[in-house]
Parts: sequence; structure tokens; C-alpha cells
Amino acid sequence: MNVLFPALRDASTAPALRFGDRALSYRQLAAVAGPLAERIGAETRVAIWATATLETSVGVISALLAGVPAVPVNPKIGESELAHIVADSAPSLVLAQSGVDLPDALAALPRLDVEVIAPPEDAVPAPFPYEPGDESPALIVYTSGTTGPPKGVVLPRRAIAHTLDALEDAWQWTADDVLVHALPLFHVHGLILGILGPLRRGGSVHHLGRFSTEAVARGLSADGTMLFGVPTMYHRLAVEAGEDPVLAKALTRARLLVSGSAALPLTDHERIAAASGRRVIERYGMTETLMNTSVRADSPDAAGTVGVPLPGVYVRLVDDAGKAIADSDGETVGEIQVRGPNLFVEYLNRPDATAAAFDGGWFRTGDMAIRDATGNYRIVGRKATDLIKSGGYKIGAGEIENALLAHPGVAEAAVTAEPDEDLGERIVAWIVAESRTDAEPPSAQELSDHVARQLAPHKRPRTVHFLESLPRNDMGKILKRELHA
Ligand code: MCA
Ligand code: AMP
Repeated sequence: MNVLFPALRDASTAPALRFGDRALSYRQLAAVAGPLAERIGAETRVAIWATATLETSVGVISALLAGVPAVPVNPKIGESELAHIVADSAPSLVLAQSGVDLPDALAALPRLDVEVIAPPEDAVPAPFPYEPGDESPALIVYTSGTTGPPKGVVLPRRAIAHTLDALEDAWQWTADDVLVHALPLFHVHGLILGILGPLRRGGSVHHLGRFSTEAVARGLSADGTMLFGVPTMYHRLAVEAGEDPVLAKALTRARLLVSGSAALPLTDHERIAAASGRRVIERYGMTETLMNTSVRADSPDAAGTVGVPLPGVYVRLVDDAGKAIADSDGETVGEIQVRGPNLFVEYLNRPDATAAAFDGGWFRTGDMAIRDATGNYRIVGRKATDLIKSGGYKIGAGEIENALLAHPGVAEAAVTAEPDEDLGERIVAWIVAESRTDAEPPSAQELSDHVARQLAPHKRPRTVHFLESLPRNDMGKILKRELHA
């Protein structure tokens, strides 16, 4: 049995969570999360309305203590995506901050309000009596594929504990660290690394609410020692730090700047190093695998790579024929496959997709990489052109096409990505308007808003092109490569 949060059992007065000016020590966190865990212990699965708040963090920790699988839900989620997640994960209860209005699909479920009022420090709680087994499902995190609606990735406690301990080693992460970040709490990066990570170490996290370069400067200037962010955030920091000495100094103070979820361009690495004297290190992971590799805090500069395999994680590169590329090769591009205790259990209700994702015991990531002469992995692309990474969010072209096709003004739709300095990739929609109706064809704005309402705002097309027809081959398949030409 692996106790996920030993510091919660010790219940010291050391700081644990801070959101704005609201904070909880370990003792206070144990005092609020313990009773909530008791209260929800008999549920089969809980959905959590995952605003970036103390309440979301307390809700998730209570579910973990109780051994009840939790499904974090994007609070900006659109109608059809929410309907899918609720039907697929079938939560028996929803946890939400009190006073928050929930959309219909969640409002129809039994609801428990989470109200966090910091109890007095002398209220020493009894340690929560029970810890579930290592293999029991802890979190179900939804992630996009190339086609169809998002899949629920079932993550066991074992994977969470393993990944966080591997990062302790790679980043020399201790109880003295104060992590600063502004990531959303419905994905692995912000929730598992960004909230559960500091709590497993016995350190603390200061969540900034919304991302801004000013908030990061304030957080790091106060007492932050580490910063986590996606490349879009580091890009904005890189641009600002060149002109803002206060921000540059704040970055200089940080012990460790970590980027992940997508590739950080070399120019941004260089700009941050020039302004602050600090390097950014990258780590590579996936919802299904949690963290696979990282540049180590004690290694020489390795900008442009995602570092070396984390302790306990096996990584191999596989060629087109399915054959492993020799370790000593150093130059051939192959698909990254991984094996280890960091892996998920299955896609919820999708045995077909789970089976297809594995090559024996190896998980096929779909990411293409080389291993350079120093042993660092360098990601060079993705197998599927229909997967888009925008602002660090993974988005499937197929789910956006389906949402667009459901609009009455759309006859045909194709979705592609183009490079974007800020977002990494931006979503581009190619539309043939429906001509069989008398109605005016929809505007680009209307289609973008439609996708935001149905799926989520980050999945909305940033550019919409209207065409007479889409280029297709003899089989009728859309030739996406010809679209940008
Ligand atoms: C815009 N908005 C809209 C619409 N357009 N709302 C409704 N309808 C519309 N048509 C709203 C947005 O919700 C948002 O609201 C605001 O307008 C601006 O949106 P946007 O321009 O899209 O984004 P941004 O504010 O510029 O955000 C950039 C960002 C964000 C902060 C970098 O993309 C972000 O938080 N990315 C993190 C992604 C992440 O955590 N990925 C981890 C998954 P408001 O301003 O109120 O928010 S990957 C993972 O977990 C793996 C394991 C890994 O390796 O890490
Ligand atoms: P997600 O499914 O949202 O968890 O996204 C996982 C994907 O993000 C991976 O398969 C990679 O394509 C990408 N990714 C994560 N970290 C990095 C990184 N440091 N560099 C490049 N790509 C990354």
C-alpha cells in the first residue's frame, strides 16, 4: 500500500495550498478533506467541476483519500462534449463549489457543494483511516484522439505515485519547494503535476488563478522556487522578460523553470536564458503515460530535447516496420513507445482503443523522435496529422469536424493546424457552406462560437476558410495537404 500524501497524515502547520489570498496548511487540508472523504466514500465515481480553486483541489484530494475515482471536468466545457463525458463516465455525484451554476447534464446529478473554510490550526484531525490499493483507479482524465469524442484515461494511484516520485529524483523536488503555476486543473499537467506533486513532496503550491506574466512575476518574487507552464506561457514570458526587468529578475530567482505539454521553440529557450540567466527544462509526457522523460535538474544544458527516461520508465524508438531501433543509433527517427509503472490502466469503456494503443506491453505514443548522441530524446513530430496541440491542449481534428458538420449551415468540413508563434499550432477550418437551405451561410465567427459552445473554447477554429469544394481523392477522402497549398 502506497500512502499518496504522507504529509497529510503528519498534519503539520506547513503551507500546502494557496489560491490568491486563500490558503490551507497540511493540518487544515487534512481537517477539511478527511470529512469530505468520509462523506463521499460510498460513491462509485465523482465528477468534479474543475475550476482553478481551493475547492477543486480539496475535492480531488478527498476523492483520492476515499478511493473514489474522480473525473475532473473543464468548467468551460461545451454541451456535446459534456454530454459525452457524463454518459461515458456515469458519475454518481458531482462536487462543485457552492453557488456555482452547473450546466444541465451535471445539474441533473446529485450534487455536493464543497465549501472550504480554513479551520483553526489547533483542530488536529485524526489521520484518514484508509488508503485504497495501488491499482485502484484514482482519476479519469479525458483526452482527444484523432477521431470521435475524447476518451477517458483511467489512471491508477500507482501511476500517480510513481510519476511524482520519479520527478522528485529528476528535479530534486523537495518539501522546501514552492511551486507557482496557472495551469487548468482538468488535465494531468495542472492537476497531477501541479497540485498533487507538491502535496506528495510535503511542499506547497501557489496557484495564480489566471495566467499572466505579471502574476508569474509576483509569484516568483514572493517565495516561488519552481514554475510549471506550457510553451504558450513561456513564449509570453520570453517576449516580456526581454523588456521587463522585474519579470526577468523574478525568473532569475526561480530554482527551476519547467515546460511541458508541447515543444518549446529554441528561440524561447534562448530569450529566457538571455533575459534571466536561467534555463528552462522540458519534460515529456502524455495523459495515458504521465511523465516519460525529462531533462534533469543536475544535467548539462539540453535545450531542444525532452531529456532522458525517468527512473523506472522504459523508452524505445520503433521504426515503420515495427522494429526497435538500436540504442546506439543516435540519428534514426522512430515512434516513441513506453513501458513502466507510470502507465494508465485502460480507456474507459473502450477495450478496442485500449488494445490498439499497445504493442505487447509497450504503449504507442504516436510521437516521433530521435535519441541523440548524449542519450537525450528529441521529439521531431507526430504520427497523426489529425492531432493538434494548441496552447498545450491536445485537440482532435475529427471532433471539431463533427461539431462543424452538426451546424445546419455546413455541408462539408475539414480541420487542419498551422504554426502559430503564441499557441504553437492554431486550428484552421475549411468549410463548404450548405447551399440547399435559403438561410445566409454562417459567418466565421458563428462557426467558431458554435465549436466553443459544443466542445470547449480552446477547440474553436481561429481561422475559417470558405471553399466551393474540398479537394478529395478518388475514394472521396479529403486531401488535407492540398488545403494549405
Ligand atoms: C474565447 N473564449 C470564448 C470564445 N472565445 N468563450 C466562449 N466562446 C468563444 N467563442 C474565452 C476563453 O475561454 C478564455 O476565457 C478567453 O476567451 C481566451 O481564450 P483563448 O484565447 O483561447 O486562450 P488564452 O486565454 O490565450 O489561453 C492561453 C493559455 C491556455 C493560458 C496558455 O491555452 C492554457 O491554459 N493552456 C494550458 C493547457 C494545458 O494545461 N494542457 C495540459 C494538457 P478565460 O480568459 O476566462 O479563460 S497536456 C498534459 O496534461 C500532458 C500530460 C502534458 O505533457 O502536460
Ligand atoms: P495530452 O494527451 O494532452 O496529454 O498530450 C500529450 C502529448 O503532448 C504528447 O503525446 C506529445 O505530443 C506532447 N508533449 C508533451 N510534452 C511535450 C514536450 N515537452 N515536447 C513536445 N511535445 C510534448
